[in-house]
Amino acid sequence: MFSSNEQFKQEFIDRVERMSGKSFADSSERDQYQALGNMVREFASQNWISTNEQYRYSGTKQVYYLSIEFLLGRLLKHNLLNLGIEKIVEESFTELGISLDAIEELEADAALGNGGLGRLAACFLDSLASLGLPGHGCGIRYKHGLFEQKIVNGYQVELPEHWLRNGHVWEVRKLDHAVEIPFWGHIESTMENGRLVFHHVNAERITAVPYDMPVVGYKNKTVNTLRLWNAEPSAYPIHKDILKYKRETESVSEFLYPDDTHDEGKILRLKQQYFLVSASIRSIVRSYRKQHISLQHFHEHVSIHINDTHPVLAIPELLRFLIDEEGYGWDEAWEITTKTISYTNHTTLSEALERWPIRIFQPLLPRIYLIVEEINRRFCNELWERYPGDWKRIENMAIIANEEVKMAHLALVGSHSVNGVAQIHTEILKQREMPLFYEVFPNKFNNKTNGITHRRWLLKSNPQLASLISEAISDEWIAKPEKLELLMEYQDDSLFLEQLSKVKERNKHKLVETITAKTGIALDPTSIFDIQVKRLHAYKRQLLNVLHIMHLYNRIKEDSSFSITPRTFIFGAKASPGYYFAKKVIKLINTVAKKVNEDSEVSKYIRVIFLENYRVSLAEEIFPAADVSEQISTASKEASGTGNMKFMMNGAITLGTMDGANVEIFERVGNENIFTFGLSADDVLRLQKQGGYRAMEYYQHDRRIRKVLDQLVNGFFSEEQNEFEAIFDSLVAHNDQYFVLRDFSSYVDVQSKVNEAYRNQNEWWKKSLVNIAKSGHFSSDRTIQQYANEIWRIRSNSNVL
Ligand code: CJB
Repeated sequence: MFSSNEQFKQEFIDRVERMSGKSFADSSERDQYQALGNMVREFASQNWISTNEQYRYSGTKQVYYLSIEFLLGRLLKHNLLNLGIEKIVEESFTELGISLDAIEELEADAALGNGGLGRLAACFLDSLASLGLPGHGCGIRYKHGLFEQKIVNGYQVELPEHWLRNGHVWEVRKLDHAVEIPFWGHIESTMENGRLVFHHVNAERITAVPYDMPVVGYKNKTVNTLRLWNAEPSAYPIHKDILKYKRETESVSEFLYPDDTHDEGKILRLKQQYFLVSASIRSIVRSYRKQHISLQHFHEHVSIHINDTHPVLAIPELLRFLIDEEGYGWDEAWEITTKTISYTNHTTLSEALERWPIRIFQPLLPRIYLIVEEINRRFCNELWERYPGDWKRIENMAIIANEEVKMAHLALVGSHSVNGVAQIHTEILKQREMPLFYEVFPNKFNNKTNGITHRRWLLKSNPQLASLISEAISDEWIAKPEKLELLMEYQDDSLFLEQLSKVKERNKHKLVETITAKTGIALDPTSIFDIQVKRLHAYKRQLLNVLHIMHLYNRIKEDSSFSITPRTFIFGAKASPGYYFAKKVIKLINTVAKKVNEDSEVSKYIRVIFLENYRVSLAEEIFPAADVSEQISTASKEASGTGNMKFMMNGAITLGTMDGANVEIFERVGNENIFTFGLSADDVLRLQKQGGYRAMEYYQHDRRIRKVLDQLVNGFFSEEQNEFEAIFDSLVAHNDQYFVLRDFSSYVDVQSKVNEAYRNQNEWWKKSLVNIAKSGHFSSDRTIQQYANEIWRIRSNSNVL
């Protein structure tokens, strides 16, 4: 059906008519989207079946990537590209007078994730399939993905998201693979044939129904699977109040990360976690059983990766399965489990390290709790043997302590590999955050610097740059992104640099059109596009960026001879609904934006835009249009960052602290091609140990700081007098935990260096080129190949062409 334009068009028209029951002339764009999606999924199905068969018959080892988040975005164009049929579809649509771009707009983003962690999982799926590696995702099919953000009078308002409202063309419901997951109830034990057998009595069961999505590799015939579990009532409920049971059951897969500040929310979150791992392990074993009888060699054929601690219950669940359902003894079950499971840590922020109160954990998951207790008992015994009498150490390392279950400790003890996501992050884990565990398990710790899929973030989202690159160095870089380095030869080719600048200009024009259509604000595409897009968090320091903009405003107002290259500051960020400070920063950005944009004197030089509802599909328009990439987290706080890599690959220059993967970007591009500033991670950690620094002194002694901070609270903005008091207090009264004032001066200096550097256009585009050339290392293909070789020990599917 995709072998010629004519054949495609005929099949497409027939399909639209069959599916919609309308003549093609009367069909809507949505009818056309549905028909195209169906055709593409069907087309991928042939390779989906053969990939699965090949995995099964070859007995090849497979990895399952368990993640509570998969931030996929849209799949239509991505699938067309990976299947190698985008040209036929595009041309045929042009002949039919249909715009593929308009059709793509009808696809809702699958936003089953919050930010970096979820998007990383999506990039990994693409790389696994594109490298022909046998690896699948397991997640939850949330009915509502990440909320939709509206900005009303400068404030963030959250609306529920409805990605499934019109169905999702890529998924296939597999009711015959549904499994039942038990919660609540209690455990009884009996002796059977000299063995203690555990029975889960009076459990409330939830049915987990899988929805499978094909994960299409780039032109290699590999199609892996993303299995998302939907929570549904069991066919055999024990409840009397059936409606209540139905509501409670369905709520398990209703929302991504429900509020966890209350006990009810907490229970739901823990339920989601167990629901995901228990359903996934049952289905993994089922598929393993199609090839093997005994589970003794399970770990030689299966690897299970847990993305952060959210799926860490995979450890006790696999143990439970082996012991209770398969009759293995503890030692053997423990060996199989730890050899199967590996874990990635994504943060050192203490508020993100999961701990569950026993009072919640034990009643909800009674058997799993007993197993965690036993893991803890054995681990503490081992520690006692190694460090006799060192109670303090044992208490600090225990999995259960202070009435809580510490999920990170469970992950460290029950897996064979623990990795950080950038070199500096892994070092901080080893030396500062988990040194006691590093001492006991030095060989488990390793680094896997994050990556992004260059197919979505360059080939798909920046087609003009992709073509320019391919014309220069051939399209080999698509299969081997490290080949981008060949671009280094063009550093002194002024014609090439000129073409590069033209591509950027066109991408900026496109973004301006989108922004102007949405906001009515006109922007200057020749200004420097300085962009910070990411979740809103105090440690990411959007506040530093906005304080600098206020300072620029003051400079322009104070000094009529002050002039800078015009700059457009663009922000995009969602704040967690309950995160008061983050929401205040959004309000501040919008307030500053209004003040700046409405001032005819200031807006000659600077403009500020807050883009509503930042998400994957919008990100695809933003990265190609960026000149400056703001990566300004407090050093030591950002585990890696992946937006930094997307900007770099699209030719933006990083302005950043020596934090996360910025450090590795710096190492690759060299000092001349990146703008760094601020405290180092060592400085921050040392100062923190000393109890911080005196933020008040910076307020008192730096006139620039005093002026902008006073403007937050002196009615300078015609907002409520106390609107920004909390921000003022976070900096001065609460001693600025994130070192915003400490880094302010250094940030102002580096920003003026950016300004200078942009004046020399030839040099600027050279920097841009070097960034693109060196970005191949940050392809998730490199990352995934390292996971495959060093952690999972899986090999490529021999089917790869
Ligand atoms: N990260 O997005 C999240 N959510 C978390 O709960 C913890 C960490 C981010 O993960 C990314 C992928 O590894 C990192 O690049 C980023 O630094 C980290 O904050």
